[in-house]
Amino acid sequence: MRKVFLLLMVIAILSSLNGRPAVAAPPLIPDRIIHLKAQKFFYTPDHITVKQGQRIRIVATSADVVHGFALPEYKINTNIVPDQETIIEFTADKAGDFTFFCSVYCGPGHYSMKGTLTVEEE
Ligand SMILES: [Cu+2]
Repeated sequence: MRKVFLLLMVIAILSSLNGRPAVAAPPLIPDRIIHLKAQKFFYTPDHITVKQGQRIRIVATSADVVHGFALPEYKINTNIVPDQETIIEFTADKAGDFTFFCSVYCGPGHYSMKGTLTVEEE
């Protein structure tokens, strides 16, 4: 009986370790979750205000075609694909006004597709 118990414990431990990296990056628990919609040729909202130091999660969707979300000061540049959520996570450690813009050509209004991220100093 005891051997069976020990065997089950070993199986449980091994299966819990299976496939996991030895050191997992801690998940970012956001202070703010912002839903951002991209469509030809604007973002909703087009002005996002957060506080310096906050961990930000932007859940981005596209209402029409593939758009981009570029925020160079935070080294972010990703695609926003229709019918799926794109998760963009960063810590707002730099204060100021930063322009984000579409980085995937999406039509004639592409170059005016932009918004502002304001990071307020603590
Ligand atoms: Cu575009």
